[in-house]
Amino acid sequence: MSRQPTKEDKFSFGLWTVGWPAADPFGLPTRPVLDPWEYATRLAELGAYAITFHDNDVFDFDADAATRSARVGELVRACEAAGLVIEMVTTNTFTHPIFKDGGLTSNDRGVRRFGLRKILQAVDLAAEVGATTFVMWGGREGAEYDGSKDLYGAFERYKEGLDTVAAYIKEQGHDLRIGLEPKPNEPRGDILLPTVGHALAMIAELEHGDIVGLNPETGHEQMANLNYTHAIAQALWSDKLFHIDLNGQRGLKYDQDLVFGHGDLLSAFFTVDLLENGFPGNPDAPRYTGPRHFDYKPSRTEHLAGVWESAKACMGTYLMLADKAAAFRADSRVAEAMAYAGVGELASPTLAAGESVTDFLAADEPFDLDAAAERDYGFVRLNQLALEHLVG
Ligand SMILES: [Mn+2]
Repeated sequence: MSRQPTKEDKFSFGLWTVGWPAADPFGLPTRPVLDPWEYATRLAELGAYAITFHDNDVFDFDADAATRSARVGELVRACEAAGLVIEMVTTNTFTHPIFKDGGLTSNDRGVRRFGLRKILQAVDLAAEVGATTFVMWGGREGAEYDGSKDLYGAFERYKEGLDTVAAYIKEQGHDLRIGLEPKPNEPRGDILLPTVGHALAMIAELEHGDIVGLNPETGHEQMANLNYTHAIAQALWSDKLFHIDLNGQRGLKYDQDLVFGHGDLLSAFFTVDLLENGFPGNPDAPRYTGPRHFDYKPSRTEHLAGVWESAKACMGTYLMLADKAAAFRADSRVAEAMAYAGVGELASPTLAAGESVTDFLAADEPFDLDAAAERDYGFVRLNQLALEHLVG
């Protein structure tokens, strides 16, 4: 049994998660659609701290201004009444048929101009409802066929779009940062910015990259056969971990969007350990302090009761892993195993303070090759201690 989540745990859910009526490419919806404020109210009752949404989770693509404002107003009032924060807003540039070849990188310039305007309008909406993160998931920014796209132009247009949005945020004085969300494929055959590393490389080329960071999603990195904990670690090291999307994924499959921890559980343990306890050898390194945000899909087999169970499962799993990770770090056997493994040694710079490369090359220092070759690191024992805490 896990503790009951409270607002201090900072759990947050996308309205599109519990609000997914479970239509998939092979089947019709299996659940009714509630109004966005109904999902928000229920999530607050379960212990959530915040919600997030796409513009079109709240109003239809073709809604008029009065309808948009009425529906956003209703959601804001429901959140206020329930003590819920709206911490992140994002734009849907993937559902409507016009976005079939992308929003910011469509070959059709008219679509790009429409998409960019829609994103800028969603930025203003984000600021209006008090969000501090604006996520950009370029789900349709990609291709199925390598010959269909001038890739140089695609990166140029992606950069132009991101810089335009970031510059607009600054001009308007909005307290917002952009979180890019990488994904390797689905819905496109190949998506641009497929991994955290690719997104960091794009950010480095931006003029306004100072307010652009990452929103890495567990399953998206794992769909690329990559290590999610390493991905958020590099984003933290780069001071770019602006937001997170937690969920579960089992290997190289379609985007499963399972409950957090229902995929690779040992990886989820180390993800929570990093988020809650930081880097073991570098206590002063950047830490993630933002919302623990879930982006998952309640399985299509579940009706509304199962939807709420799955939301509770995301939070409960996180809390159980947080307790276990705290116990892992507090265990004297773990401290001893980490010391034996040299985990803390990696914090020491390889060169001495002020040591020049010339001095370094000239240094005649003793080094016992045989001893270093024979060194035992004990990584397996350390991992087994983690496993003991996890399943014990
Ligand atoms: Mn996501």
